[in-house]
Amino acid sequence: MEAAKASVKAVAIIIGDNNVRGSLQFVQHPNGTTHVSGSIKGLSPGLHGFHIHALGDTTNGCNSTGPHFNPLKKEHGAPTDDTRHAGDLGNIVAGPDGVADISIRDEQIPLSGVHSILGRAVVVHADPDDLGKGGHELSKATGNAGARVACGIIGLQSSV
Ligand SMILES: *[C@@H]1O[C@H](CO)[C@@H](O)[C@H](O)[C@H]1NC(C)=O
Ligand SMILES: *[C@@H]1O[C@H](CO)[C@@H](O)[C@H](O)[C@H]1NC(C)=O
Ligand SMILES: [Cu+2]
Ligand SMILES: [Zn+2]
Repeated sequence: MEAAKASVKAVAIIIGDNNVRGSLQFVQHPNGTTHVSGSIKGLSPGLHGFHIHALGDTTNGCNSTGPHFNPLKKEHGAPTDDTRHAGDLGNIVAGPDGVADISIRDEQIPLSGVHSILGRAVVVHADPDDLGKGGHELSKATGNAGARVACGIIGLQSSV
């Protein structure tokens, strides 16, 4: 059954405030791991919270993409924690040039099945995600990552 082994692919074009721009590729391997890769430019140097949010709705910019994608109704955490939202991908890091190169492998963001992230959004935040450990009232909900500076909707791409 070769068809069952094909990788599923998706893409998200990231657009935000102050000329933040980027593009991300998603490839779900047959074993269920999804690889997210690409780059985003125009960011302030340093850490930026990086999540899958529940909705692919940009009617009101990134603000209408809803909360972190959380089909298992857990608290916010680090990508390596058992207690995390499926959408919790931690932080990306922009260099002094404002460019973040991204390569993340994760088991909880499939491109198929009931917990698929297709049609949802990737969101980049202004501030670091404290991974649930910052002690702020928002730590266990959002990682206190601040404003949503850029986002993009995850859309199906041709598989090869
Ligand atoms: C799934 O396959 C990818 C690509 O070969 C690999 O990087 C990843 O470690 C594998 N994941 C698991 C859980 O085996
Ligand atoms: C999104 O929400 C932030 C913080 O509440 C607000 O400052 C900003 O103006 C909102 N953006 C839009 C497009 O509504
Ligand atoms: Cu977020
Ligand atoms: Zn979260």
